[in-house]
Amino acid sequence: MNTDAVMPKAACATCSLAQNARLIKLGIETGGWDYVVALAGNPNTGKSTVFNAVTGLRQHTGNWPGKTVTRAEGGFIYDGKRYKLVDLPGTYSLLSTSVDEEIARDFILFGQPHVTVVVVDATRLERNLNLVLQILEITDRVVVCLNLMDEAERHGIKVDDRALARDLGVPVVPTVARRGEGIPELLAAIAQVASGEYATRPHRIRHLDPEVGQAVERLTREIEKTFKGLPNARWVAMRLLEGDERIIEAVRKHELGELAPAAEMASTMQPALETA
Ligand SMILES: Nc1nc2c(ncn2[C@@H]2O[C@H](COP(=O)(O)OP(=O)(O)OP(=O)(O)O)[C@@H](O)[C@H]2O)c(=O)[nH]1
Ligand SMILES: [Mg+2]
Repeated sequence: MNTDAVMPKAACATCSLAQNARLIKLGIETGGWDYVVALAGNPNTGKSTVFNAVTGLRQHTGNWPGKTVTRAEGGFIYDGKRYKLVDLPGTYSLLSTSVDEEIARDFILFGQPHVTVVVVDATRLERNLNLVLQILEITDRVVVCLNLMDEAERHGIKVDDRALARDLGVPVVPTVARRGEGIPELLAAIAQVASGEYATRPHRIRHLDPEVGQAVERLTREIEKTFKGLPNARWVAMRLLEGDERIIEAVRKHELGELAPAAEMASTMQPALETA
């Protein structure tokens, strides 16, 4: 066999130009999607920059926290599958209380994205991992986008992305989103997690006292009965037991129930996902 003829082809398939050719930016056209992907992360980590790079849209970006204050949607096709990408406001925690943080929290918890991409700042990894670990508690379909790698390098910070991926149990993709670096690899990881081809094994902390565990289970069942189709009822139960005022109020006002239609809409995709 003539290896010269084979080699360039093989190299072509993995180079970033070829991978970008697998991407079609759809702008605001998001109908008929196969998968919904959420972009979560602390404020100012580059979520909207990633969103713009893959949708071709021009969400507001800038070097200060709190620019994205509401949910923005855009679409793209990757390897023939249609994706709806949701850019969220920055949030430090799923227990946050500001209005824009609540928008992000509600979508991550109840919007049932097929994949949640957590965009983290490689120069502030320790602080950013708090949200990553919280999200890993509620979903196993996570990709970590390790952004601002150029800044990390400039500050002499080295991040072992492979060790991080191993410890977290989900793909970790280093990127410099502003320059488009790592975006093809990020898209490939999203596609693999969405289809189930990459079976994640999320890092979870589970050491509930048996009595607390029983209370959580009982309350979870009650919540599931009251708010039919609501995902993450267990998370809600834990917050209620902790006395989280916001969640108590949302339950009292039946605001959690209002989120269920969005969940139902996305859940029509679930059978397809499970058979994938
Ligand atoms: N040096 C560098 N700058 C980046 C990178 N990615 C994004 N930025 C810049 O970081 C700043 C924040 O980016 P945004 O995309 O607005 O961040 P965001 O996470 O959407 O911010 P909020 O919506 O406020 O939470 C902008 O000035 C971007 O140009 C990167 O990889 N390297
Ligand atoms: Mg933003």
